[in-house]
Amino acid sequence: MKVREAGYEPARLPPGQYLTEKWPVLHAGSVPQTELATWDFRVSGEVGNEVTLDWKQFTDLPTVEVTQDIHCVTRWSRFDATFKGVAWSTLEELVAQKPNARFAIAHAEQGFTSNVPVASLREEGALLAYEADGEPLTAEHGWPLRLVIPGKYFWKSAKWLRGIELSATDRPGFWERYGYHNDADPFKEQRYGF
Ligand SMILES: Nc1nc2c(c(=O)[nH]1)N[C@H]1C(S)=C(S)[C@@H](COP(=O)(O)O)O[C@H]1N2
Ligand SMILES: [Mo]
Repeated sequence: MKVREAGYEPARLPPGQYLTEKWPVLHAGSVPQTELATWDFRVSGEVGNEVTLDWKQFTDLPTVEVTQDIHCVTRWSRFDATFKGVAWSTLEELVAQKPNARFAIAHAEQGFTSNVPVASLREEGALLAYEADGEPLTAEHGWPLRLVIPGKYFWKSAKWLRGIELSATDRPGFWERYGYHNDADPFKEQRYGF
């Protein structure tokens, strides 16, 4: 980590982004139809104990609430978005994550995937969210559950999340295979390519 000069304020808006008050909707395909009665969430892969939770079990887990800025690769940024849901650390305890689990593949409805290092799931501000700005997620923003990954372009934050697969090796997700940057740091403008 770089040591910053005293009094140096890093810019809050990443390079090439503009600020919007609205919350645009972006995704490939259509908004899935979800039934809570049949919905479940699964943690699989490099775990000692694979876990599948239904909606009641998931929403009975302890919650966290975080406020953070979100940055879309299509150049809009929104400051102070509030999300409430479950921190990865809570799930990690349930599944007995193996030491070689270095990467996470988020699995969403309709086969959508996104990949992040497990370290990103452990970052402060990362969560599996079912509320945004004090309300349940709307269908187009990922109801009933979405991933929220801080410090990366928002495409990593899979909507309509159904599972997290832990893996020893990295695997590009939907947008990454399409040409988006694997690391996706908005402050480094890692938009496209590796
Ligand atoms: N399941 C799913 N999640 C997704 C996407 C998608 O296509 N499918 N697109 C991503 C992209 S490109 C962005 S910018 C954000 C947009 O989230 P929002 O519509 O809530 O603003 O969702 C991400 N999550
Ligand atoms: Mo995006």
